[in-house]
Amino acid sequence: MKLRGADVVAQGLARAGTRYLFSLSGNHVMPVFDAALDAKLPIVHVRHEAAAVHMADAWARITGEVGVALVTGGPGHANAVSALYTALAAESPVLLLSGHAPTSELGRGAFQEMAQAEMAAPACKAAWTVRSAATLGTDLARAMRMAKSGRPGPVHLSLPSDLLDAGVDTALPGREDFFPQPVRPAMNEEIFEALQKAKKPLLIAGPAASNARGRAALRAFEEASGVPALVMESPRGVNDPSQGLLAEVLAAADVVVLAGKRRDFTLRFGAAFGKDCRVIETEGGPPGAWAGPRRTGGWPEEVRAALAFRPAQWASLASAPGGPLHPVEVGRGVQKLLTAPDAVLVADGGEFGQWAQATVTAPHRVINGVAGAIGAALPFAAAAKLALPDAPVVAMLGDGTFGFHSAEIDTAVRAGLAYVAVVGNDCCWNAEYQIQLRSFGAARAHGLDLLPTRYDRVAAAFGAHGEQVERPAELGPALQSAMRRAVRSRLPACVNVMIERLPAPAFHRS
Ligand SMILES: Cc1ncc(C[n+]2csc(CCOP(=O)(O)OP(=O)(O)O)c2C)c(N)n1
Repeated sequence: MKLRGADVVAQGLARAGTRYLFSLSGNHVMPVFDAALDAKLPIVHVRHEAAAVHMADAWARITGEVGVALVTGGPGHANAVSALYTALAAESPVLLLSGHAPTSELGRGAFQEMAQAEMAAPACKAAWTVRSAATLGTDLARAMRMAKSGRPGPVHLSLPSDLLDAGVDTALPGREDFFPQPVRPAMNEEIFEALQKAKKPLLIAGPAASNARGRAALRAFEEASGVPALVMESPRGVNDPSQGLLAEVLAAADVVVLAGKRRDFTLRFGAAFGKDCRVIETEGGPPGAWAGPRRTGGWPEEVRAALAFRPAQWASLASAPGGPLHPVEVGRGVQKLLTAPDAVLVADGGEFGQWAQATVTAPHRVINGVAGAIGAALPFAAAAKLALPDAPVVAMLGDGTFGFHSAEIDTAVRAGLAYVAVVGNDCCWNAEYQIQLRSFGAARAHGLDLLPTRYDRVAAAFGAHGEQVERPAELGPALQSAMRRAVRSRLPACVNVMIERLPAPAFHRS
């Protein structure tokens, strides 16, 4: 039986277990929209193509499945590409399917014709254009396998529109063709011995291990081995304020295994370690099993305490009663919403994002990550709520960051995704303002002010709930009411909190 190319794509995705297509429509991909009906693939229709990729990214991080984004050719594809960079740096398995000018018109000035695979390539593990309708299924299966194999990451496939309309004779690939062969990262003899003999060993995993499954695997390894195991996923590297005195821990270690963690800028290219520290780099993520007895000694507890370090005065810190709020107080309030075992924290933005990560913990945490690209919070929160419909989901983001994808509140309203967005509103692109203060001096700080915009009202105009917080006493009731109203009505809510313009936290022992 002949299948339409678009049906090969939609049915192939369904066979691979895809649960949602994150998409923005366009001429080239309308056959896939049509085919999605029969394949029973629900479409979450977004307001900007980058948001589709960000949603696929957060979906992938939380579920462990490949997140699939579908966008149109040319400019739609170009809009999606920037978001691939965030998924690449986060080692998140994403598939970007983009419509593409028909093969029969290539090189003749076809509508929205562009070198799409070439454009996506630097932000992907692999990117290519399907050349024949007959290989649509195998190309799709290969792309999905690649996204999840080895170091996970985004893969792009461009789909020429004439191939999507063509009739195809070949059978769909089998379900197993969409998944890589599982490889259990092994602990080889050399590494095992080095960790056994070390006084202060450490195992550091890369961003792929930053989801709840990865963190559980690291905890299990640490408990079995007595080797402290942590994950690094922050663009602030050794100064990641969610890991307290991390810099001290790295400098004190004598043997470090980088289990899939790159020795990149986040580790100061290795200068974060002491000069006599032995650094062993491995390809795999967290190791599976520890073959010997548990190491003894108090080093793991020392490391845990250092990573958990926060200034003692934070516990009692209070903002001025008339406001604006100190970000620590905002974090303390948000933490109360995230006590459930499946709660999700999304953190994004400049300084406020760092405060959020330093003051709030949750079983699932999705941050903008090593890419350091701001803007993904609202799409991340929407996808998190889709992946964990019963979980409380809170996104903390800066006011500058809010502007990137504010229209995704409309997507969340239409899709009934009840997250709470907490905007830390300091009327400023503060992270860059802080750079001006440090590097050029207050007299030369300019160009970074924003308005005291009522983002709660922006959200309300899209149909969400909105709450404004100017004084500390208003915070608790506003957060509680936002979460209650969101859950009851299955709509998102936005709490606009006027905050102090402070530099991100930096920790020292004294
Ligand atoms: C895509 C992207 N554009 C620009 C930047 C540079 N940048 C980093 S933080 C920041 C300011 C963010 O402002 P806001 O969201 O209000 O948070 P704040 O720093 O004020 O807390 C900017 C412009 C970036 N990291 N990513």
